[in-house]
Amino acid sequence: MLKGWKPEDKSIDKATQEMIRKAEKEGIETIWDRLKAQLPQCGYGQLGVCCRICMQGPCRIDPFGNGPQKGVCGATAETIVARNLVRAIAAGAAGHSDHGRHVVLALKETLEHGAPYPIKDEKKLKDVAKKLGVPVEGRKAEEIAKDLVEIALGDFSKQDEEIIKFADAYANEKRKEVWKKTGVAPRNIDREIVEAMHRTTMGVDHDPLSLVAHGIKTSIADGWGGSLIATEFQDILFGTPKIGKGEANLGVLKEDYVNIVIHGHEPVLSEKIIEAAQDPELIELAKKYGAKGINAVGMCCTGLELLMRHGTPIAGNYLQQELAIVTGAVEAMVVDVQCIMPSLVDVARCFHTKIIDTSSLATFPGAVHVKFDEMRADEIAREIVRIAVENFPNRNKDKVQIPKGKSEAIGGFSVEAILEALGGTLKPLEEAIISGKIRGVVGIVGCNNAKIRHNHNHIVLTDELIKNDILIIGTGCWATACAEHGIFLPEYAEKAGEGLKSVCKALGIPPALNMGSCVDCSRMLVLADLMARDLGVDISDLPLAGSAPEAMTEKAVCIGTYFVASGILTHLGIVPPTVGSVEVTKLLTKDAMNIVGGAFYVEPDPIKAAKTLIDHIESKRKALGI
Ligand code: XCC
Ligand code: SF4
Repeated sequence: MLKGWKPEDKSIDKATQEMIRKAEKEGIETIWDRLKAQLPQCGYGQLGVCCRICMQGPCRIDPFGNGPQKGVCGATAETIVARNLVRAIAAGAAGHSDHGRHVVLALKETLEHGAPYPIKDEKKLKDVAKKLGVPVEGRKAEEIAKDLVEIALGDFSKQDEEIIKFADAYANEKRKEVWKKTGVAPRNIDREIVEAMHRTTMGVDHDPLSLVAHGIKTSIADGWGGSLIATEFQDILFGTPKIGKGEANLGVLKEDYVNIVIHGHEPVLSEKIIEAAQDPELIELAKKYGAKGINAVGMCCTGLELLMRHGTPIAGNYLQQELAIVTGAVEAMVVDVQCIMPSLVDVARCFHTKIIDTSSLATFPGAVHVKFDEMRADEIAREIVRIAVENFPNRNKDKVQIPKGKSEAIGGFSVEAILEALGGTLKPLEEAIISGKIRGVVGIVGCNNAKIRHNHNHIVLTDELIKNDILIIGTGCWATACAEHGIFLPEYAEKAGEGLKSVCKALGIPPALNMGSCVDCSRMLVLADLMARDLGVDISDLPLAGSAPEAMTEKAVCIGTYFVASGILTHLGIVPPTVGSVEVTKLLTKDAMNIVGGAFYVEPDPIKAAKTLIDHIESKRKALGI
């Protein structure tokens, strides 16, 4: 937990500290105040041994053996912990996969009813089609897209027992063998999520092993299904990210501009807002109100989507959302789904800021509701930007304080962009790994967590690993953290070990690569899979590891689980609510290694974690004989 609760204990970032101080001075409640008010948090909840699944509960198991060892129905700690875990995985998978579905439906609406989402990247369309066995020769992009839409929607609806088509097409044979043998090959994305809910409802599955196995299956439906579909269809619609420059941190807000912060996850909306913010008519209007123009910036994962594709500045990650408003310079914060604090509305009340909710799934009491509709996307985006512009005169200049802190960052490392940088194949990277210049690769993902000093674990772990010649790839709030701290600059390679430094210098790349938003963790799977294919081994044989050093959401639980299911040792920087069950803990941290070739490893100290990840990578190298 945070040591002295001072601004510098809450975040390692100066701009963030400055805004925490401003909030404190002005008496604005932020996430840290609410965390403090929650302490001490419930010990049963932390261990995962409380059950509220039926109305005979809530039941709890006494971890010290001095109280009840069974719930009213007879459920043990093992069952309760496993059920809670599986529900968390299902919720995480639902978030990513429903996002994926929305992107596919946007394309479908375009093909069938002329929604304004034309195919931007025909090459990607064809590449995806080829992978899935859809004919491309002599066919129009629209025809190919129609087939792809059908296959993707089929993965959400088919009722046979076969593995989903996307996982089947993208995962190599060795990995699929493991899944089939263990019975965790997902059949249908929605079905696995529904079955997770069914299995965990009162009086159904009580065996921690079969429960966890289903959790693994559901997570694969996300990583190699829903998330992967989200990434691939977004690339088709909005373009595959290319290496390019951007800027990150609260300092991207501009004093004399209309500032619009686009926060959430689904680029189907944010892509349109970015366009609308460039509309000459709206810029003219902004000038009429005394602003120099419109400054649209991103936040959280939707911000990363924009940064990856357009170099749009990103104002921050999860723990900075309230603080962006505290600058007093935000005319509108536009939100869609996921990781959006309901408290934003309260913070906004202290200023002129308007919170605009846009998703029919996510309504925020007290916000302005402008619900999104693909068919009217352009019109709605303009309406949203107009609301922001017209709010500019309401800004109280005396309350404005924008921290200077921001950093440049290179991003856009899609698998395609990496391949291009390497000259078309992964060979140069693989050779660097085989020769030992690069010892291995760690994929870092996920969130901020108010219980962990903001960005601290991300940066310390990344620094420690690159020092030891480990190349880092990653997504999500980790990526924003690195962008803010200058890690995504080629010159940061100076801080890397000699081997990694030489490779980075030769290629002109930073020692850590931004692969995008959380659904883009699928890009990491594709990269690992490519490498495994090239070397003729399974992903679990490669010198790889994963980490979520500041994990927070159910989505992070799901991502961690599908990393494990893909054969990757995965570190968690926060103790998950599963330790109340000896059996589930053993399953996740030990037995899984023998079953799927990956397991979880929990360690709050990032330096100690780095050491274990390095040891793991060295043991994999040894086994490969390199
Ligand atoms: Fe959310 Fe995606 Fe986690 Fe950040 S990393 S806190 S999930 S914004 Ni996706
Ligand atoms: Fe209690 Fe069992 Fe109901 Fe859970 S399912 S609340 S353990 S009676």
